[in-house]
Amino acid sequence: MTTREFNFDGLIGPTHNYSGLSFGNIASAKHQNQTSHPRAAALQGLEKMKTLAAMGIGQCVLPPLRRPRIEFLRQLGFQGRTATEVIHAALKQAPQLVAASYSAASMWTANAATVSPSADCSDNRVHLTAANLNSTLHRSLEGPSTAKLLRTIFSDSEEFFVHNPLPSSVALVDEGAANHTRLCDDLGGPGLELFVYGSIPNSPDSPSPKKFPSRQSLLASQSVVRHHDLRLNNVFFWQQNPDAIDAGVFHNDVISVGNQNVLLTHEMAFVEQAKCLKSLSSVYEIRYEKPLHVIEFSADEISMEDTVKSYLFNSQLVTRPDGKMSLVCPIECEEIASAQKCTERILSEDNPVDEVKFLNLRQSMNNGGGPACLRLRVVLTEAQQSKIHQGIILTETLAAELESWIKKHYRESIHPDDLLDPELIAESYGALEALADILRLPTAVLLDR
Ligand code: SUG
Repeated sequence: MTTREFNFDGLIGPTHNYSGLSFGNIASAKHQNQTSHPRAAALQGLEKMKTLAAMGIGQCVLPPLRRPRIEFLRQLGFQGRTATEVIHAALKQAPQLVAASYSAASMWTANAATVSPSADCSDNRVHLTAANLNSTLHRSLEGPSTAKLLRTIFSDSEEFFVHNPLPSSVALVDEGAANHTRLCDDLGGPGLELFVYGSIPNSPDSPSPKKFPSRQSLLASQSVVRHHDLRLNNVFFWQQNPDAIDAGVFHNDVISVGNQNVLLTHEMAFVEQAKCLKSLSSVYEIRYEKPLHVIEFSADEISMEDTVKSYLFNSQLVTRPDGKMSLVCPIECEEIASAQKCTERILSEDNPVDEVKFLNLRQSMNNGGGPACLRLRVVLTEAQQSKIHQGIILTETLAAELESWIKKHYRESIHPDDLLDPELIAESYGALEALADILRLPTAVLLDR
C-alpha cells in the first residue's frame, strides 16, 4: 500500500426529494415538485461506489446528515410539542422551509469540505475545511454537522486537522472541493492546488454573473489556503467565467475536472482562460519536468447547454492501479451526441485516459448532482489510511450490508407533499440509527445530537 486517493461518497439519504431549492441549478428547478425515488437513488449511488472499488480505486462512504432538521424550524420561530406539530406550523406559512429541513443535499460530498493532502501542507497533516454552503438556505444547515462527522472520521490529530466552516457571510460563501482541483505528478508528492471563485466581495468592477448567484468567493478560497497553510507558490486563484454561472454552471466542477497530469475543461470555464492555462502548464512543466495534458473543448464541440445537461465535466477522472486513467461519466454523456463525441476525442488523443464508463445516476442528476458531486477526494498516505475510522471503508461485505439497509429503510418514492407525513421522520431517524451500527460510528454523531 502506498499513498492513494480515496473517494468519500455521500450515501444518498432516505429523504431525497425534488423541492427545487437551488437557485441557479437548472436541474433542481426543472424537477421541482416531481416524485423522487430515494431507494433507487441510494442504490444508484452505491452502485457507483462498488464500480469504483472494483476498479481498484479507494472508496469510502459518508453517512447522510439527519433530516428533517426540526431544530432549524424551531430556530425560525415555528412551535409545537412534537416534530410533526412543528412541521405543520411551518408548512402553513413557508413550505420551502419544511423542504429545506428535509433536504438530502449532504449526499453531494464534493461540497462537504476542501481537502489538502499532507504533502501540500506545511505541518504535514491532511487539512479539511468544512464548507459553510452559505449561498443556499437548505445547504447552509450542513456545515457544523459535517465538521463534527469529519472530526469523528479523521480523529487522529497527528495526521489530520479538521477546520470549522468559515463564518456565515455572503462575502465568505464557500462550497468546498467543488471549486478546487489538485494537479500533481506522484500522488504522494506536493501538488498544485487550483482554487476557483465566482466573485470578489465588495468589488463592483470585477466580472460577476448577472442572472444566478456566485457560490464561491475569493475571500473564502484565500481563507481556506491560510487555514491549510499551503505554500503560496503552489496555489492558483482563478475566476469562474460569469457567463458559465449564468448558463447553469453553479460550481466549477460542472465545467472542469483535473487529476494528476490531466485537466479536462471547456473553453468557457474561466476568466482569461488562455492566459491561466498557459501559466499553469508552464508551472507544471517546470515543477514536474513533464507536460500537463490540458484537454479543452470548444463551444462548437459541446455547447454550454449540453455541458450542463450532460455533466460531461462532472465525470470522475481517476487513476487506476495500473497507472492509466478512467473517466466515469453520467449516462447522459452516452445519450447526448456532443458529449459522447467529446469522450471519443479524449480516448483518441495522446493522454493518460484510456477508458470511459457510463453510470446511471439519474436520481441525483435530476437535482444537479453528477458523479463528481457525489464524492470528496482525500489523498492518504499508508499511515493515514490506517488512522481514519475503518468502518466507512467500502468492502464487499459493507456494500452488501448497505444494500440490505437501503432496501429495508428507504421508501420507493417521495412527493414533496409526503414531507408532511409524520412517519417519514421516524423512518428517516430509524434508518440512521441502524446505519450507525453498520458503519460502527457513534449514534450520537449520526443523529447529531
Ligand atoms: O447544491 N442540489 C445541489 C447539487 C450539488 C452539486 N454539487 C457539485 N456540483 N459539486 C446544489 O445545488 C438541489 C436540492 C433541491 O432542489 O431540493 C440541490 O441542493
